[in-house]
Amino acid sequence: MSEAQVKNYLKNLKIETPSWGYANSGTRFKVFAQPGVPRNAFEKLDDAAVVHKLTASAPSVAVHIPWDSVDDYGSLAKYAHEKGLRIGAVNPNLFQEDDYKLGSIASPDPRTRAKAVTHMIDCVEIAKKLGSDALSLWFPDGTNYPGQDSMFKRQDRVFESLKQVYQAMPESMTMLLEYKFFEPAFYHTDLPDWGTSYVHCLELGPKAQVLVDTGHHAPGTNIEYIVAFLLRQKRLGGFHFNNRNYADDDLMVGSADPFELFLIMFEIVSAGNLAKDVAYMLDQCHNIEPKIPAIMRSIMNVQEATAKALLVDQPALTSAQESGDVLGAHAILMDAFATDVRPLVAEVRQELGGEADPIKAFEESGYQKEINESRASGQSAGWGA
Ligand code: PSV
Ligand code: MN
Repeated sequence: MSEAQVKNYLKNLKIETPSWGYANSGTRFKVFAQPGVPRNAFEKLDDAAVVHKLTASAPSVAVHIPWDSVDDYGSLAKYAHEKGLRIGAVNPNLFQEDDYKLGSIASPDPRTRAKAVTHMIDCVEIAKKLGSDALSLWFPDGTNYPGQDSMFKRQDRVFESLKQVYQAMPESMTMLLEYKFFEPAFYHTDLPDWGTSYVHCLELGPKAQVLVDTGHHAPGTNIEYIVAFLLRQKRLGGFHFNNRNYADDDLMVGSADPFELFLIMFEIVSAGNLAKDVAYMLDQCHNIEPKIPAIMRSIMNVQEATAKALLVDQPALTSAQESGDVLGAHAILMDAFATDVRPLVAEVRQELGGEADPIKAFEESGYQKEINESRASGQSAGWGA
């Protein structure tokens, strides 16, 4: 691929940031509050606009309902628009109410299942008002003890509930179906892996697509294989990017394992047109590091991994693969991974109207000091956990 083609691909690569990444977050042990944290959905958009201004690569923001509930969704969409942004995926929250103790859509209680379905259908309506075309679903459903509930019946309940939501979606909307192998349930999980999500998506219809959260796999799982499989089946809806070392750590994507991110992006770029509708979203929490720079660092990591993936000499790789040259093929991949693409990616951001070094530009902008002062009073937004 020529340098111009690489640059062109990178210019079209847009990364959605999560509204909750700008808010206070923590572990189940402690939330360390940070200064200057937004107090509502509008202020989260203010921060997202700064990220987009400096990186020129993050024009959309995912929202979580009710964390981002407002009286008038039309005005939130308008505000986003005025800031050069749009609202991306709408994430219904089905994991923070007492009713969901035994699960949401798989709960043995029909009233709880109905409540969960109603909330998701409400979110379809909210998405319409926000101008969003993606409903992003993750469920906390599972059991803690053998015998606690029928795993067989729970699959039926999951499907019946999803079907109702699917039918309520407009033609233009995509249902992104996430999975996670454990937590908050520890014995079994109703949507534990990509295969389960994929089968439900197949049964639901073409508007249902698998969402790969890179943190939701057991150690050693080959995520790039999952990506290749889903791309070939035209069922890869998108990513929730983050870095995991142990479980669902939600650390900055590409921080501890940039090689994994490179291999994932290599499958994406190799798939060409099959990857054209894939959504690239961050799903991270910045518990101890400053949030806005951490989000920008993550975007830069995705850009750098993608640039390296684009630099793989595809014809040489194919020829090495087809002639059984194991070490030659591996070396071609590693050569691309070893390339320093930072100057190239910096140029791309500049040509887009952003900054070569967004983090330095942020530090020099004085924005953090400004929000530390203007948001000193009131209640900072948080996970609500
Ligand atoms: C669950 O762990 C998850 O990955 C889902 O995407 C939620 O919406 C998100 O995290 C909340 O941070
Ligand atoms: Mn996620």
